[in-house]
Amino acid sequence: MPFEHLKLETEGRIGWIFFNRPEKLNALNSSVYLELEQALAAWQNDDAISAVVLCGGERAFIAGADIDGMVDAGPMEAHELTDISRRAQERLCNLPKPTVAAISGYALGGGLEVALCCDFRLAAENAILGLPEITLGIIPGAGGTQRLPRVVGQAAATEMIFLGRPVKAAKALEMGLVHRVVSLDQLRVGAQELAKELASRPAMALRAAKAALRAASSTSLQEGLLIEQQLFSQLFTTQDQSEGMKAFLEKRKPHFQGK
Ligand code: CO8
Repeated sequence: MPFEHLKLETEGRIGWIFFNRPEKLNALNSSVYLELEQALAAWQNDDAISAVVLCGGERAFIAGADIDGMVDAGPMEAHELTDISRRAQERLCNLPKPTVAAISGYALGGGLEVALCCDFRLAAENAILGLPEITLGIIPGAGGTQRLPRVVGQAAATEMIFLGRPVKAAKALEMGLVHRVVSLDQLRVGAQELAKELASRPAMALRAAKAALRAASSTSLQEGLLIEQQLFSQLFTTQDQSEGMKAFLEKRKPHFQGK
């Protein structure tokens, strides 16, 4: 399916989504969100794809929502835009396979909000991450006020959102906003290695782990523990569980026999 603002590539079991509006530093408008939703929908149940990586260009992962398209909007249009962004982001958050945001340059506003929907954030040393919406007289409207505190804690999120001041890669790592920082020339290969490693893990177990971890931030502890129990139990119907455990015991056989 041809896209205007995205470039899709597959490499082995990895699906790559490149945001591709370089003249606007990949700023997001409703068409970009709709394309993202479509791309993810196409891969959601595709067993050939086991992990998905989202990338921008060298200067910017995504420099936020497209301000040109928002400047004259009224509350109705703003509401509609957030609906569109939410649909794409829910698809991304709920994708039943691991996702990695490979961040080079700016990940601002809506761009950071997209990255916050990924399971892993890998940053190049030149990455600059922030929610500068306050400087435009608005607040983050695509999940930033809800997802950022869940990732970095209330205090750090309050500072980033109230002051609108972005952080560099090293600080983002210290805050737990990104998982790893690599040199710019290692970003693609770093993302590829991480995605490959993820793709090599048992798919059903990864899917269950993702669902359980997501429950951790949206349910009570009691409910979450029940969800974990259910997901854990269901894995005992899978070949990966039976083969994985038998293989482990096989490896230990000589040790037992020696006794
Ligand atoms: N919207 C529209 N155009 C943009 C954006 C943007 N967010 N970011 C960059 N551009 C354009 C610039 O206007 C410029 O275009 P042109 O060449 O035609 O003048 C081009 O990209 C290159 O940008 P700069 O010349 O400004 O490049 P610099 O290296 O000097 O600066 C910055 C890079 C610092 C990233 C700067 O462009 C900037 O500050 N951009 C805006 C960042 C921002 O405020 N982002 C938050 C936007 S609001 C938001 O994301 C709300 C999310 C809520 C979503 C709700 C549903 C959608």
